[in-house]
Amino acid sequence: MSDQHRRFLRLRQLPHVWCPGCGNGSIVKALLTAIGDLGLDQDRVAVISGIGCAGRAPFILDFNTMHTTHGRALAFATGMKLVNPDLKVIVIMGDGDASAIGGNHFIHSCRRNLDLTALVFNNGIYGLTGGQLAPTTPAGKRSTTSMSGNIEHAFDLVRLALGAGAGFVARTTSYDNKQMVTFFKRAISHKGFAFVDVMTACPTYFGRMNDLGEPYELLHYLRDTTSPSEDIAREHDESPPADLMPTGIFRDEERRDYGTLYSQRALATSGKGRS
Ligand SMILES: Cc1ncc(C[n+]2csc(CCOP(=O)(O)OP(=O)(O)O)c2C)c(N)n1
Ligand code: SF4
Repeated sequence: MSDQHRRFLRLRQLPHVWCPGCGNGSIVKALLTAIGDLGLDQDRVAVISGIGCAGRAPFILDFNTMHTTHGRALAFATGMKLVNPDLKVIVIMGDGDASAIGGNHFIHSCRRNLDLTALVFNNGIYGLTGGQLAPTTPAGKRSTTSMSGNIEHAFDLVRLALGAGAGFVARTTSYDNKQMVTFFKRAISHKGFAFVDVMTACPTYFGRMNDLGEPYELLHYLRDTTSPSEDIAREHDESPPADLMPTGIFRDEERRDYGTLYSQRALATSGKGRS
């Protein structure tokens, strides 16, 4: 662990609770690299999470942190950002957290465009509670509640966020440290709601249930089941093969964010905005 990462960690909280080979550690490391590279003031960064394995990240992070309730991280983050507009607010959610119990908060946050960075640690399963089916479990894959294979279709969180109007939308994997760092920096710098879907490895449940082998083999699975979006557009005339998840930045458009509009309206209605 380098000094760049160490200064952002609550060392007294280590070791963390994640299983050996879990992708969450790689994602957090990339996030800390991004925050360090951007030169953000540690005291002006807030990290807010819901409940789940992903939700444990703020325990070890030395920023302003909140470990909130399952599915409600974005609601807490919305309040925190509105009363502290200068904070960089980063929200960490599990895929179940963000798209099942928190699904409505997710789509309305994309629509509302408050200046938040939302990262979903997408392991395709409910990790903390024992490997149950999530809305993101790929069709055909096994979980502890779909032992003979999932018969539902999975949410594609990138398409969901694009449809709901998020200004910055990207997908990466915990296999690709360099891409994670680049996308996290772009997302954090984006003024408005930014979402990154991070496909990650849960060797304990997703990997074991689906006979995907050792943790490093699960990383190869992430590599082999995703494809850069540019390649897909070039090779497949914009129709990605159904078995490959595209990674890349799918939208990066700035439009007036909710916080700016809200403070302008508040000033105008209090009379202070009138000359
Ligand atoms: C209101 C509420 N419902 C259910 C739970 C139980 N619960 C805790 S974490 C979790 C799911 C975790 O899966 P996910 O959000 O995908 O995160 P992961 O653990 O995989 O990182 C559930 C159902 C809870 N804590 N609170
Ligand atoms: S159960 Fe899965 S997601 Fe949770 S810490 Fe273990 S490997 Fe990671």
